[in-house]
Amino acid sequence: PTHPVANAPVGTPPPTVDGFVREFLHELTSNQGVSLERSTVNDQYLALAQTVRNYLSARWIETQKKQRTTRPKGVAYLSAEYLLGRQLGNNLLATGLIDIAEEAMKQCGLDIAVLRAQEVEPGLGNGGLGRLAACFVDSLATMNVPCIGYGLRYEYGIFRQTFVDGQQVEQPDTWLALGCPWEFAHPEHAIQIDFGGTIETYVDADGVERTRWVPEWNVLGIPYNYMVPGYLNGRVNTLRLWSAEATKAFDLAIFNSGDYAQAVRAQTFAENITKVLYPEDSTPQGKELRLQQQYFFVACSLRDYIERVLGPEFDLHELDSRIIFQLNDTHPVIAVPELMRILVDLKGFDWDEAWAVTKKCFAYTCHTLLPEALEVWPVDLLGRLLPRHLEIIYRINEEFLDEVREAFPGDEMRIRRMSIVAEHPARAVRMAYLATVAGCKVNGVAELHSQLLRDKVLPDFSQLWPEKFTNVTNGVTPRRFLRLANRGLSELISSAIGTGWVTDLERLRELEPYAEDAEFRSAFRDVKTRNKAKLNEVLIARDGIELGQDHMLDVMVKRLHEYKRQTLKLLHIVTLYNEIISGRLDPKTVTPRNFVFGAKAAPGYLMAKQIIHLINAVGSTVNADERVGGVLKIAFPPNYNVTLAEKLIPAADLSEQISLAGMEASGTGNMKFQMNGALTIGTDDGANVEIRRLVGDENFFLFGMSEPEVAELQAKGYDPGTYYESDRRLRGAIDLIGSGHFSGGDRGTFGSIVTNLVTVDRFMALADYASYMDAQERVEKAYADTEEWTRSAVLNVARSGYFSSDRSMRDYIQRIWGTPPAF
Ligand code: 26Y
Repeated sequence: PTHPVANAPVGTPPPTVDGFVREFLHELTSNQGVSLERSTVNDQYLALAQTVRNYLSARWIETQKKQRTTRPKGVAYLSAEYLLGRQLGNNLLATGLIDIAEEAMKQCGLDIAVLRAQEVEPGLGNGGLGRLAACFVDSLATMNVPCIGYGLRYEYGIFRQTFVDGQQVEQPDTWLALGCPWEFAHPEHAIQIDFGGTIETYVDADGVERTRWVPEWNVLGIPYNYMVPGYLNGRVNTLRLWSAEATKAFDLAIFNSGDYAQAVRAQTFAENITKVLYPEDSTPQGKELRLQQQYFFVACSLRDYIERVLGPEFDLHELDSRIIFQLNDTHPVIAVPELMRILVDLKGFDWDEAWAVTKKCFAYTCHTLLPEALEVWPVDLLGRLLPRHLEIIYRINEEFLDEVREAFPGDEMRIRRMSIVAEHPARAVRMAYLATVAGCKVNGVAELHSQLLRDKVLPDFSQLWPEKFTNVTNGVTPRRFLRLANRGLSELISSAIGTGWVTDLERLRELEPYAEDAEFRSAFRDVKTRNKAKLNEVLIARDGIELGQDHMLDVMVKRLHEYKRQTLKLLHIVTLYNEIISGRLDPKTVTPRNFVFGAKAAPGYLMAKQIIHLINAVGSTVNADERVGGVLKIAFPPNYNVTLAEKLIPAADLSEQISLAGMEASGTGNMKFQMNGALTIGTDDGANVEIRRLVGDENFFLFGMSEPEVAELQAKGYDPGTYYESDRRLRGAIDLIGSGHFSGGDRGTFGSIVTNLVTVDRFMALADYASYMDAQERVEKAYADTEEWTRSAVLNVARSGYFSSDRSMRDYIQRIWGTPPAF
């Protein structure tokens, strides 16, 4: 059969299965150097990836050629993280080659699923922020918007999580070990990046006093390009990740000194910069190497865009007509003084001229509300690594504070509050303030978050510049998280409303009438049942985990954080368990449930690691206790990642989004579950607020305090002990954990969790416990009415169109970038 293939090279005939087989066998012999008979699965995977890559690269070249003539304004997304997930399936989908490739592999006697499973996902991110970047570049390519994603090519991505006796043990993520067929290395385009040294002043030819940086050491940035295909539209954008290597000059000096071993060590020193992704995702450690990473990738990216994309002819006074740099949190904010340095020190701009340009070229997205997550760099560290940048930051700050003085004369407290340079506890640069001062726009990632950002995190700034602040609610790509991850549901949807929804997700609204159609509901349930069966297969093969058959699937997957409240979920489970074993609850009256957790803890976050241990301990105890009669099953597959998410989410019935109100900036997992027909039990937090507004109260299980209620309780003084004392079931659950029941009788093992809960409980799990238990009871009742539950599930899908990252991108374009769609 032939097939139109949107990403096929211009002028080439439509691919056929035979043609695909030929190309595949050619790749196998010429690239892998093996015959089909002698090839390993890895050979086969690499050859298949190469075959797909060939289809894409011709379109990629075409896209770039067009861009060089039309010179549109583009977006440079600056992000320290891209949590891409596997590429092969996505690229097959984008090129329209899925069916052809499957058939071609069959003709070669191969199962494409086995080949796809061979791919190690690039885990170059921690969680939500990195995955969001991956969704955004997918949407921009699909919407035909010129975008280049800039980031870091970590040699080791997010660690591989294993459990030893229920405790997290981290293993290095060797994602490059078997070869990465998706990257194009360009060592010939290496860029030199300087560090350290001093600054000096000199008088230039026109008699003007100027400053220059005399750096001490340098490294090379090697670009690795990855293709970002739009969905069936022929556009292929670029993701450019930088890898650090030693410069020739650097080793030569040492080689010449005769110290060969030292010269080789110097190489390691340089390569360390992109060796590993830092696994913390909220509390910055103030590590010098992280600052090196940040400066390294933004300096490479700015140079690349200015020198290679725009070229020497371009008048940089017009820079904002060709680019907007979107700052994905504060991690790339050192780009601001770097652009100033380029313009003033290297291109001879006046300060004011340079600042006028810079202010138009950056916009800043904040992803947090936790005060401890805001990045702050000590000035001694900054001054040692980037002396000229520190000086530039000081000047930006001086002029900014003059502006504040003018707006609020005599308000010295305000000056101190707003200063980019904090004086206490130690002198340090507040990167979020620098981003806010330099950015033309500042946005939060959900309505509630943007409002709290204005009112609580940056109130002085929003008072000074109200027009700077805006909201763009996050979204997720429906290509990966619905079309690709849930083929069954995709086909059911398309059979009802056609395929247009894949690039126009609001069209899912057309499903609403089908919620009333018993036949459709039955087909919808069949899809869920099949997805659950597939998940079972995956979990058995992956971890030897067996879920309960015909159980409700209740899923909580996200990074492990106290604010996300995995412990609240545990308190629900332990309560049910305790009520059953103490004879107060008949297990036959309990809705059988699988509770699935997925979560990585930052290796240095001890409380988070203890909570992981507790989840595993409760799991093994409850799963083995015959009194439970199998109605409660707990599964915690290790190493939750994008690949596992794509299996779990389509199978889920219930989505747990239970953070303390005012803590989760947005959440994006919540959107993926909704899109795949799970119902949400959640607090009024982050994007949950918008999900609930869209699906309606009757299709959402709301519980817990609202953000203002949290603030009020905080203000009057929160004492978790009172909740513990007054709630019998809660006390029973906590006491059971404290008794050593889940730790072989040892009361010490989880003692600190228990003590923390009843004395501190920073995220108020105990205050929301009763309300959560109530909501879970409503879940049970609702789930018992299969038809009503399915009706709600269908409506959740039908009303999820707003959470397409295509919509997020449209909002960024309208409210922030003003990028017209390209050619
Ligand atoms: C500075 C360093 C320690 C750091 C590294 C990674 C700090 C933060 C992060 C990552 C943060 C993150 O993933 N935030 C999440 O961003 C999502 C996308 O906007 C939100 O949906 C989610 O609520 C937020 O926690």
